[in-house]
Amino acid sequence: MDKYCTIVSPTTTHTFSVPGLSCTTSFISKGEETDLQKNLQTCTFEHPFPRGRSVLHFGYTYNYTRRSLSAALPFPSFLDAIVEKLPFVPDQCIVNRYESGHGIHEHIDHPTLFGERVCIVSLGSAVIMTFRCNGAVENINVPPRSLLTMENDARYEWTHEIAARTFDIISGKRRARAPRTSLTFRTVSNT
Ligand SMILES: O=C(O)CCC(=O)C(=O)O
Repeated sequence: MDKYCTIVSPTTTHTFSVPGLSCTTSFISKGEETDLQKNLQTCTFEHPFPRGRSVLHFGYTYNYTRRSLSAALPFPSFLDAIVEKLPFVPDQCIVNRYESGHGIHEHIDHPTLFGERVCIVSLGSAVIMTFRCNGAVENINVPPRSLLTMENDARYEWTHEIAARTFDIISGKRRARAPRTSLTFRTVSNT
């Protein structure tokens, strides 16, 4: 028997009742997740949200107040392997680091500054992301190592948010949240 046995989880893409939303599980391996987490630990994050998530921008910095973009650090080489697997070539990435209890407000990614597809790679804790449109509400489980893709209505018509709380309710049971890091990849349309 080999000294090292690699268990590869099957990659499955799920679709939801939010048109244009899909989630590919096991988009990255546990090893890739660990390497990314280690590399990100060496980076300097900003804390623009008091008692909230910290952020790191590559390619372009998005100014949350002015809703504008400016040049930022280039993508680091440790992102190369993931970027190669994405369905498009991104030129902007925001890394969000959440402690348990942190969330992100209800929003649609800027509709004209950013391109038609947004992809999120998740590390660490699973989380429930809530999508809303005209009174409809969909709670989507976002597992670690997955790729969540928003396009069409999911990108432009539905808002998304993560409630600022320390647990989610799954099938009536509490699931505690642990620290989570997400990498949101976008193209920049007009700069
Ligand atoms: O952390 C996430 O998965 C969501 C990130 C997000 O919505 C954003 O950066 O605009």
